[in-house]
Amino acid sequence: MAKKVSVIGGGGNVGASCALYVAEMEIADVVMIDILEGVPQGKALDLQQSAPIQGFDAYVTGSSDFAALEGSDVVVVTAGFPRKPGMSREDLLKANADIVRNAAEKIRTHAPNAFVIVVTNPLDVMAYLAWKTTGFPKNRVMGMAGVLDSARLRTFVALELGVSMQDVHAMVLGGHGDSMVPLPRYTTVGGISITELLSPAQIEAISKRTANGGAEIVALLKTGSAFYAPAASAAQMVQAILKDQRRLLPAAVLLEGEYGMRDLFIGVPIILGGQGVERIVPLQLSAEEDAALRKSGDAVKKTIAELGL
Ligand code: NAI
Ligand code: 2OP
Repeated sequence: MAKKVSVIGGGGNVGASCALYVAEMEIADVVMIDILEGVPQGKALDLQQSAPIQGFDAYVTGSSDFAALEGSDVVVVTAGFPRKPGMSREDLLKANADIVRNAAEKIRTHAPNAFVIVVTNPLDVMAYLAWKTTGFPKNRVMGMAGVLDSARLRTFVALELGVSMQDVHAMVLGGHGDSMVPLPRYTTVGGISITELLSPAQIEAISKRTANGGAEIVALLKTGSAFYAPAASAAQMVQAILKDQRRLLPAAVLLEGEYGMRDLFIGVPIILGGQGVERIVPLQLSAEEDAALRKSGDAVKKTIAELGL
């Protein structure tokens, strides 16, 4: 039987694009769920009709009823409001908390065995809220941000050096916000650290642009935030789980003492496979990197406290 991936918020930009990427990967049938009546159904039908052209065999359906979650192997949560110009991720906190809490309750009821990938912002706190609300084991709930932030860093390095995007790998840790922690030492081109290929000034500029990556796109779009790369990032995580790839990538997961922090979700390197978050990979951080990660952790904790979780 085909695997099943549901996207809550599937009528929106990130959700619909994620549905597209997952369907084209032919790793599962896809259900797009949204509170909007007609939009998920319409987008799903449109997407399904691209199948003969794009040549993929996957069923895509839309629903405004959360009961459609039934039997999902993976649920991606993109429901929520996107950031508008001048709005911080934290501004979204209260509005999106209600939406994510409701989505998590529905997942607990209708898809109690699913893996959950949260995308809604502010990401780290929404992932923590989803974990608390579902009551699922920690390996089954995670937040997507590190794959996106690392992809942005990879893109800027490839553009700066004029090399293939495929040869660049990167690691960005911490919360999905201004305090994220790009790690140049662990960012490589064909295995060579960028610290050997770029000047400190170039690395500084690229790291800053990465941390500002979401805001740069919001300022251009004006009516919403990025969705192609975020959706592709979430789809890559879905694929890692369904194909048991055991990929090493950064994701927001529950820390219980790892990296000197506990009782929060924050971006760290993990192995992502058929069991979900199979393990957290420890890295030897410099004093400066460690301080930056802890500062980012403090920012996430502050937001968790604001929500009274
Ligand atoms: P969007 O506005 O295009 O889509 C959001 C969808 O959620 C809408 O279709 C809306 O009807 C739906 N929705 C609202 N309340 C709902 C509910 N209670 N149940 C089901 N669906 C509901 O927004 P977009 O651009 O897709 O962004 C979605 C979220 O993802 C935002 O919070 C945004 O900030 C976040 N995001 C996170 C990223 C990350 O790296 N973690 C990257 C990009 C976006
Ligand atoms: C992004 O980084 C807004 O979190 C979203 O594009």
